[in-house]
Amino acid sequence: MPLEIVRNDITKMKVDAIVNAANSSLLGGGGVDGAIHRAAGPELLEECRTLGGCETGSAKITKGYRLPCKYVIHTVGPVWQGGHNGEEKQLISCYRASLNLAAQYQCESVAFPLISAGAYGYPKDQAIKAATDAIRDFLLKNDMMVYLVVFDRGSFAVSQKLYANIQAFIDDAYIGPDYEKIESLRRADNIMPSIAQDFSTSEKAKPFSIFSRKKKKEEALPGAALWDHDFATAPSLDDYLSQIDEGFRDMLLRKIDEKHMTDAECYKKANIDRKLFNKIKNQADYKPSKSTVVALAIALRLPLEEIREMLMKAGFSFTHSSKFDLIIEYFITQGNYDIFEINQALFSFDQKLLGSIM
Ligand code: AR6
Repeated sequence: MPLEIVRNDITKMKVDAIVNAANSSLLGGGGVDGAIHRAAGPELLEECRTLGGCETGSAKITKGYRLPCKYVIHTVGPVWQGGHNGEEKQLISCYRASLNLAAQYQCESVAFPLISAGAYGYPKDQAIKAATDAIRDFLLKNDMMVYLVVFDRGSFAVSQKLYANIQAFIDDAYIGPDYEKIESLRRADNIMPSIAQDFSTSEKAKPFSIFSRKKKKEEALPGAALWDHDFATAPSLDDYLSQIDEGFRDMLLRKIDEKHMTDAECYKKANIDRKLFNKIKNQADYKPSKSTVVALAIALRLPLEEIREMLMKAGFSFTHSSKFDLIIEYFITQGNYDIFEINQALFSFDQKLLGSIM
């Protein structure tokens, strides 16, 4: 996916370029700057000496030397002074300038640390917001794999208030893993009789869904009735299969049309790679992951019921025994479809992120 949040030491990233949170002298320092210079070796400092420094919000590029990346992009973030001195603008400018430089040097992948969020004192949640806003804007117009590298989970925490709200929502609704087993038994018990019912009342095939358990729940026969049924009156297998509901892919494409979106708008909003989207679109038997399906549903701003429907068509479901599901549900009920904010929360709660890795 185009923007991925990873926990790592940036000097270990095997990408075309890593970004250095430098100071205006470009002659090295502490934090990530020190780590990059140590790992790259003294030749990096030699090249930096020739650059004549760098202004806050701008970026300059050098080779990567002993680092596993080809280039190091040096940018100078703002020092936090309370937020009223244009810090946000300058920080966004750091990301923009670095990404433009990466594109100019034909980089296909680039890794950022959280610029200004260390020695320069920028509050971490606001630093993340500026980073994701700037990266997202860039990715709407450019194809690139961008990593936001955080050292520890704490440095990528959502604000305390949001964390507490999500935690309260989870506490209210969380049922625990045992529920999943009970639910799957219940499901098996409900689906089977509903098929039996559909067979038993039909002379010929009539429109029905094999997932019609809700409608049929009260009149469900005991599971054993399925096997007592006279199959002579049942529809043929061909008839049966012709009743298959619209599949996940068709629903996805229909919703994209209904929302007057282009494919690109949809997969970019979903933080999904173009190649992955094309696979979903063109390979009828391709099975996307649950996080990909949710990401696409969120990009389409579907209401919760339709997200459930889309998930079911792809072979998944939402349950209250999964924190991942509850976090998604929390954001949707708040009307917040911002995939980057949702990912930030998922990361804080140690969950798989939305979008999917090829
Ligand atoms: N990999 C990934 N992230 C890291 C690493 C690493 N190896 N090391 C630190 N971080 P900072 P700034 C995170 O202080 O705030 C330097 O002295 C760190 O946890 O490196 O922009 C320069 O020379 C934090 O979240 O950069 C400047 O004088 C983030 O990287 C000044 O510090 C940035 O922290 C720049 O300060």
